[in-house]
Amino acid sequence: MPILLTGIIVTILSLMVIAFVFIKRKKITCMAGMMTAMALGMLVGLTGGLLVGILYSGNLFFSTILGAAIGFLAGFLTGLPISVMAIIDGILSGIMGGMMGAMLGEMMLPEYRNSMIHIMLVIFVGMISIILYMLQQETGFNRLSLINKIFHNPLLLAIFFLLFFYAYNHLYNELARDDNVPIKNSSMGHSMISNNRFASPLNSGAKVKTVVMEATEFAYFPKNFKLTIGQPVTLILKNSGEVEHDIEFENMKASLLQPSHHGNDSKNQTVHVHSLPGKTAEIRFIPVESGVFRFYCTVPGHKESGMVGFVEIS
Ligand SMILES: [Cu+2]
Repeated sequence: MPILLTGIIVTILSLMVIAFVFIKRKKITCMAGMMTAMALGMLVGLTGGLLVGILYSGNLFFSTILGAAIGFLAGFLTGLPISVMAIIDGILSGIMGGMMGAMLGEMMLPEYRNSMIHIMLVIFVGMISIILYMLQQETGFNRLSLINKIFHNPLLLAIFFLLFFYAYNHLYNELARDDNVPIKNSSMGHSMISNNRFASPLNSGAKVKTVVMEATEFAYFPKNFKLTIGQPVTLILKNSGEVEHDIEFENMKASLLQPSHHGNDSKNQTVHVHSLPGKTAEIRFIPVESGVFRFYCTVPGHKESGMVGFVEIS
């Protein structure tokens, strides 16, 4: 959801700058136009690239091309009313920003993605404001202009930024709440399932998802996977290595679908399964909480050697 919201904000602000440049093109010098095209190309490229890098995570080729294309378009459109030099400036920095953004999005661990998007948005909004101010100065100082008024008064500027991020957070939470509606429904369905927790999960109505996790020295395959709240999961740990391995999910709440040693009914049990070399072992559970959780091998030294991955539950 933050991807869509950030995408919309970035698009609106960029169109504002492009429209401004187009309307005042006769008053903007080549230098200022080049600066604007370069800055907008780079900013849109970086932010857009980051978003598509996260959205198409796992396909760096596609996200790089798409990110570079977004930056290219922004740089081109901004430079177009000014000069060929401004176009070149905008296009080159747009492509560079897009490529870097896509790589950043691809490499960012899932747990830091939202924070990274927020940081990028703060940079984007701040820089766009400065560019608009610079253009306003360039095209003749106008005492009545709202932008000038805001920038000549630090208090107004602070209020403007606070209002913007307050509105952003509000929208963000609103969208996140909409996302939670189906989650609530499925956890209601889930409590019916867990009353019957020793019966076959196939009888409970929800389709069982089977995940085969291969463990070797020292890696898991797949390294990342997705689960759905309320949907029963059979996790099969296939140890293809020479030594024993296990898998444990950090801080993930789940309801186990088999009699646990402790015999408790809690939905807050740790999902842990262990497998000897060349053997497979399985565990069945129902995820009850959304989020991104880390899993790792608890055998000493294995986590540090790379036996770590992430599961995304939605
Ligand atoms: Cu291990």
